[in-house]
Amino acid sequence: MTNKLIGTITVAALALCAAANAAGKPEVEKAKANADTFAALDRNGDKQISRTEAGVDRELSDNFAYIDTDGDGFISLAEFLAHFERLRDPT
Ligand SMILES: [Ca+2]
Ligand SMILES: [Ca+2]
Repeated sequence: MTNKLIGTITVAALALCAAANAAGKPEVEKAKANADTFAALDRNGDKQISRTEAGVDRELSDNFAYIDTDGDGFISLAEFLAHFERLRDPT
């Protein structure tokens, strides 16, 4: 492999990394914000939101059954994040 080719590949790889960072960062921060919201709602720290805990948030309370996709009576972090994912992109 020539040095020139290696240089070209390196530049291409760096450009790809930069593009991935630019595209991925807001998503990561949004997910983190939602994870922080989840942690704030999870008053007893059992990593799920009960109906009682959801009661402090009108929207969460009203949509509880809809968000609790596996119907176990608790909203897990995955279910919570999936809910925001659906709100953002309802297709
Ligand atoms: Ca809880
Ligand atoms: Ca559930």
